[in-house]
Amino acid sequence: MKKNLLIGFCFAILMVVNTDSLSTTVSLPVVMVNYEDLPPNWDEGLAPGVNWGLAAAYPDDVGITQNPYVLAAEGFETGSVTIPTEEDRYLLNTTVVSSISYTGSYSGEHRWPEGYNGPTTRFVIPESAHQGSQPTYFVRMCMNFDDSFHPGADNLEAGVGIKGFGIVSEPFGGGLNTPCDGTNWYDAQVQFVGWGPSSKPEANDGYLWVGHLYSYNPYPEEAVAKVGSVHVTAPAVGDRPYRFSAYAEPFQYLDFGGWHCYEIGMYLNTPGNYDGEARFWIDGVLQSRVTKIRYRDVESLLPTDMHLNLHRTTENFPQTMVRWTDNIVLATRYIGPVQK
Ligand SMILES: [Ca+2]
Repeated sequence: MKKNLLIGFCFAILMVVNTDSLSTTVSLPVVMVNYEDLPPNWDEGLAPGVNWGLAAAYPDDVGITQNPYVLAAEGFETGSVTIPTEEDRYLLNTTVVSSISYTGSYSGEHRWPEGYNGPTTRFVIPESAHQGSQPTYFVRMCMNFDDSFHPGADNLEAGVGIKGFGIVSEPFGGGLNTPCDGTNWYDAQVQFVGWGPSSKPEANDGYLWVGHLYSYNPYPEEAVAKVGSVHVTAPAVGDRPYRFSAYAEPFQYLDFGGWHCYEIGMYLNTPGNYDGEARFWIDGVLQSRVTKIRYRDVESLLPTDMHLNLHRTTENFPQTMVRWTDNIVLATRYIGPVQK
């Protein structure tokens, strides 16, 4: 990137030198240089269209754990859950099924009957993941939401919400009612929400379903969306906000019954500076990119876990809601969608 800027400057200088008359209007090509002073690897995943990542070298994710940037993966192809989580929660709360899958023969099935929220499950990030002064972390999960996530024809105005997954720093325990202060906790996560009624063609029988990024951090009002938009959330405690939601513009509305690969990236700031980012992709297409995030003020406040969430926020529906998950990959570089 720096070379590009240098070339841009040199070209601009040449243009000026070669201009005989100062009265001639010169368009300096340097303004065409789309230069961002990003750390190494931060420019991956930013192109328009589908961004292929490290997964492109591993069709169907086979052998992907051999990639040096991959921390763990789960495709359920042993017929069981092998990815390690605290208290074996993901293992104990997942049913491996062969009736549906994204790749291979198996996927993980999760069911939410009426009155059941479901747990958060945590993969503990190893020390080896924290590389460099501004480390990066990625979680990709492919999911299929059954049409049981539709609230019902007579209930189209009901909101449905379910947590997705993300990267979290909570060395002292989490707590949505604990304002982030740069020394205690932060996260970047994905959640799924629905609303209706809608006559949009992308609606599922009148009901819209989306996935979007959100982040708890100390300075949400300073965050800047470079792709999509950012919306500061009113604080649950105190009068200083510590959360934002980020939305794609326009939203990519999701189809019940369709498989999609969702990925979130956390790019850590240097302590005390507004130079962190959070990004969200669907099937490799960048939906949201939020910059100028100040997650932490102390170097030691590193991400502790990656959440593979099984937590539904809305539980007052009579039908059992069902979601299938496959092709989970946790890494320290952009992963990208499954190369099928
Ligand atoms: Ca599979």
